Amino acid sequence: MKRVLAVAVTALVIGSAAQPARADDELKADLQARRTKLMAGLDAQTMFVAWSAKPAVYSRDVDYEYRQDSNLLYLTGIPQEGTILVIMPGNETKKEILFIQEPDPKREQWTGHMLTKAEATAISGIQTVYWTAQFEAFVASVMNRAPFEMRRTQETTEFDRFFDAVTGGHAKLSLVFGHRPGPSQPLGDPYEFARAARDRYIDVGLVDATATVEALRQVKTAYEQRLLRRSLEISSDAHVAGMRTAAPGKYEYEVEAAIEQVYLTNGAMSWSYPSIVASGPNATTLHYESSSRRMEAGDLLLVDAAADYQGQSGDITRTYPISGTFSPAQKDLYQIVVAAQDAGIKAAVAGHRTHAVEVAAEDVVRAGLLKLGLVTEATGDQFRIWYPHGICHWIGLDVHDVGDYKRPLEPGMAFTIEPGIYIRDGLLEQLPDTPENRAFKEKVRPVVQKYLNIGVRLEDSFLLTDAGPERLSGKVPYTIDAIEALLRTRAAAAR
Ligand SMILES: [Mn+2]
Repeated sequence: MKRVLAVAVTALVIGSAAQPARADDELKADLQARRTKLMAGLDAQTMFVAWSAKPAVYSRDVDYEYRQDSNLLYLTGIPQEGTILVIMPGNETKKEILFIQEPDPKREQWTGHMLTKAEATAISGIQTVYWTAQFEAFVASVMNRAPFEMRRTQETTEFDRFFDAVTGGHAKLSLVFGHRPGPSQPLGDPYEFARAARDRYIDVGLVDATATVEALRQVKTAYEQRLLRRSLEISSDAHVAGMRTAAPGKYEYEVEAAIEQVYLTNGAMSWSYPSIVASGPNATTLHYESSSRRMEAGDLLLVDAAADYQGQSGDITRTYPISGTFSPAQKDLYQIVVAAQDAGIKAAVAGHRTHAVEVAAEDVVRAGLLKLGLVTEATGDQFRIWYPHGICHWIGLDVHDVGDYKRPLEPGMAFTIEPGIYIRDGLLEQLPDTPENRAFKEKVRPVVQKYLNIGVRLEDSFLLTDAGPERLSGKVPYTIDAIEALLRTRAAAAR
């Protein structure tokens, strides 16, 4: 499905940001609706604050391409660093306040256009915009019950409900604290701010807004669903291009180049995670990223790659034979992951938790591995030696998106189903030396030898709709027949 309806009013290209930002009426309305939903979960005594991501150093004076904090992007659409969002539901008109870096022509000569206040409003729909350098003064002002940027003689009741809360000692700061760091780990912006605020505004309360924001992000809006579809369409085309490129004698990085070229030529300016292009034994390393091996005719190639398209990421993995035909041993394992994924899809219905998907697939894998002789028990966790990871995670702004795994599935949720089996060398030797394990090793060792160094994973991205789970990455062949058919067209083209 082609990209729909995104009506570009003005194209605002921001040089300093990783991705161009467009003022888009539909996106603006969606952002406003997201903030309205968030506000419904906050009270009049609350000031919610969210920060943008800090730039990350690649080496010396070179940064990685800038990636906006997902929560800030979700609530503002602003891709520019140095941005802060404040939400004060008790205010009369200025309920949403945005702080952006003041444009600096000297800096713009080096790193490109910086947003003006009007442009920030056009993207986000937030009417009140100040400079980031004013944020400290703003906080000090409202915490002292002084209306910000207003003369003392000016009568206003704009902030009165928050001021009443300050007077009464029940003002609250609501921050997205996120993952709680260990005692020695560095503190991020919300923690630093909370600590500083607690020292200075000693009666202020602290509220963790993480669960509230994550619950919103867990169900994709119609706008997000369209972007996600397009993102997966690009990623799917990229996988097909990679399949057409893979051949004996070529290097893994050539496949990676073919894949990422499709991202960029379609306006997806980044991967959503470093591409995993893993041939032969490398396929048994779950996150192999070096892409440096030369592929051989008998290898399987495992490719786990997806684009970040305008902030939406899917996740796709395919495993296919470099030569064009699966060997009988490769088929044995591949058929199990296909069957496991099928069982997972059947369990991925509204009202179920992802746990039901995991369990359905695990039953298939256990039975399949038992039949091949790779495990000796029909129940229990023995199979986990070859099946080490979970198969369901949320996708969206982050490839491993936020969301509560205990929350039952509902339409609008997007997730992966990705069973994988890896007969990795040395795993048997890592088992603790117990009588049971010795017996297990003895029994399975000859079978393990037959499947040694084969790694297979099949991963698709799904959106739950009223009609059930929709495979957004279905354009990439995944059955043995369909994969081999596509690889035959590659051979024909080369002749
Ligand atoms: Mn995944």
